[in-house]
Amino acid sequence: MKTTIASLNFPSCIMNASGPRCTTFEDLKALGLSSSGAIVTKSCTLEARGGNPEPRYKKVEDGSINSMGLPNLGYKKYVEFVPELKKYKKPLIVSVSGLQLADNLEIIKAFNKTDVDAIELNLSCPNIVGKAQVGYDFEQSEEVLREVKKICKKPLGTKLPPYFDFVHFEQMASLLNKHKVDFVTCINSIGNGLIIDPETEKPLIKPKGGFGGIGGKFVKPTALANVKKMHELLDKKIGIIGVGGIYSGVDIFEFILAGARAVQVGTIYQEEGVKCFDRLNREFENYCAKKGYSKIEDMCGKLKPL
Ligand code: RRO
Repeated sequence: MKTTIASLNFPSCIMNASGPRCTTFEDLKALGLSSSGAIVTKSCTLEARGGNPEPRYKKVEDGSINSMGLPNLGYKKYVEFVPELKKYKKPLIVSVSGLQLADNLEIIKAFNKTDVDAIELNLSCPNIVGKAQVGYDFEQSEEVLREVKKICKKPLGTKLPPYFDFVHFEQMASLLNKHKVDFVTCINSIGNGLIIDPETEKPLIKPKGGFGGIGGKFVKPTALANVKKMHELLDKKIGIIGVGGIYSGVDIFEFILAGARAVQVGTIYQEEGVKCFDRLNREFENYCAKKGYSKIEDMCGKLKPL
């Protein structure tokens, strides 16, 4: 089912989340050839990064934990990939996660000169030792948004960390409204979770003593709540992309009801690869048909009161 966000047309409302399987040119080409509604890159930094020590990703029954540490090829490689990736006739979204404001400005200026369709500014990486998540610091978030908006010539979105208190939703939404972002992506992984293997008596992943971002089924209620609250608080021009714990077409329907115009998949894409997009598109279409819906607009934000 197609959708529109920030005046961009997406052939499907289901796309990959920045994170798994979107770092190399091969990964991104596979997304181009798939039924993903867009190509979203791994968050990029000024310089290439190898990321944190292994093991740094583990799947468990109800989701995943990761502390990848921003492994990526450095933004210049993604600039080089743009012309090839634009051949797939779907939006190309570059995720940008500079380690400081000056890095974000340099990276975005470089992408301004390309045919990239949109920038998703990652304000929520939980896994860099010594770097707090920007999205939890409202003063720093405001400075970043103000400075980035001055120079960004592309539709701009922000990838947000999960919020857990109404006052924090309100503070972030008022910044996003004030600085007129074009879309928001809710949520990044729930940062600094810990999963323990009782057999080995050790954490599942190595970096940060086992602390990492939690994704998958564990996070769906939090993700839905963030989408719903942002839908209530944001200007209606700002499109919402929902992400967190989507495994099925019914999950997608719930995100659209909560107010998402599109969704992204992380853990399930990591586990199933690009074939998940065919399955999810089919399941979502079938479920919507059963409910009598054929357009995103007819469902988006239409959660009924109990
Ligand atoms: O690379 C990572 O460790 C990572 C990033 Br940048 C992010 O935004 N979210 C996440 O769960 N992992």
